[in-house]
Amino acid sequence: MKLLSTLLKPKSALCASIVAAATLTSTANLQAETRWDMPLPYGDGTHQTQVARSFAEEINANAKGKLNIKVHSGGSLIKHPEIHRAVKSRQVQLGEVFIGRLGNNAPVFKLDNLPFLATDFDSAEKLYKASKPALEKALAKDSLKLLYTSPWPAQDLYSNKTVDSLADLKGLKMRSYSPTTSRLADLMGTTPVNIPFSDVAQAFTTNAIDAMITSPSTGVNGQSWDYISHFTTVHAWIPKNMVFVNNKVFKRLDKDLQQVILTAAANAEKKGWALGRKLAVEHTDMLKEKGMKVAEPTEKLQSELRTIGDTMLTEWLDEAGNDGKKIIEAYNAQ
Ligand code: PCA
Repeated sequence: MKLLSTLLKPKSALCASIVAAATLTSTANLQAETRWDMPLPYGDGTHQTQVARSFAEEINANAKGKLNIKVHSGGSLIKHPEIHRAVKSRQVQLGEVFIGRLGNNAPVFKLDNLPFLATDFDSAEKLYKASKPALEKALAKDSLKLLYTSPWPAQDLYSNKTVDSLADLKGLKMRSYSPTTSRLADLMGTTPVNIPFSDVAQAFTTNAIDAMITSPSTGVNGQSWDYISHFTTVHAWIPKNMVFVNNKVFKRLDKDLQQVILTAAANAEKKGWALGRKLAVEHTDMLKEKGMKVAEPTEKLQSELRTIGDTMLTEWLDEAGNDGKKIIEAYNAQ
């Protein structure tokens, strides 16, 4: 202060008041606008990232200059395996994660990738409803608050040959993206190889993997027709991404701002579920147009996969105990 007044002494009072006003304004701005960083695991081409961007834009537009969320897509700020921990430790305030990859943290996260339990969108919505309280509880253990979920289209089989039965896949290397899909690969007689989406094209061209189960959208996003020939519509499950915020950070906001976020989250969830349904059809058509051999599964393949689904549900119920039983009962009761 002393230095400032010495500097200003020869100048006019007007100059002093300009400096004071400028200081005041910048302090006011600093206090008013809170900036949040939102890391996303997937790139700009995916509908998940589009949904997250519109969620952030809606909040930024309605927050009256009090909050600004900056989105970082494609793992550019924080890589997928680190996003959950980063929000938990408040390195960032909120983020998006593919639920199934947290399978080792809590059984309810594994449920999200359980094959042949909920294979169409109506069933997937029911399963979400039945499992939402458990999902919220599992997140709350780490002081995280669920904001919204957004599904991927049903998961189908990509391979480089016709697959009429599991015998055709025997011994092949199958991409996995979660503990549940690693177990599935084992039961299918294949070897699971954990590969993030960003490395899928390279993994196929270098023969690190021979097959994968994922959505038609992910095939379209990764131009799978360049390196895979066959697509079998097994519709194995409908997994979801989820967006969550650190609860301590959320609670510090005033009630109006909390409501702005919750409203944007509800809108994003609606948008995500509608897009998941729509893209399931559009993107399967696009794979066909691009020359992939799209086929429905044979009866034999379907029944072999259903048997594996039953085994995995039994295993999951053993692991998830009474809480798991309640979820499945609530799902079946709808
Ligand atoms: N695409 C993501 C997750 C599920 C999906 O359809 C992926 O393959 O990584």
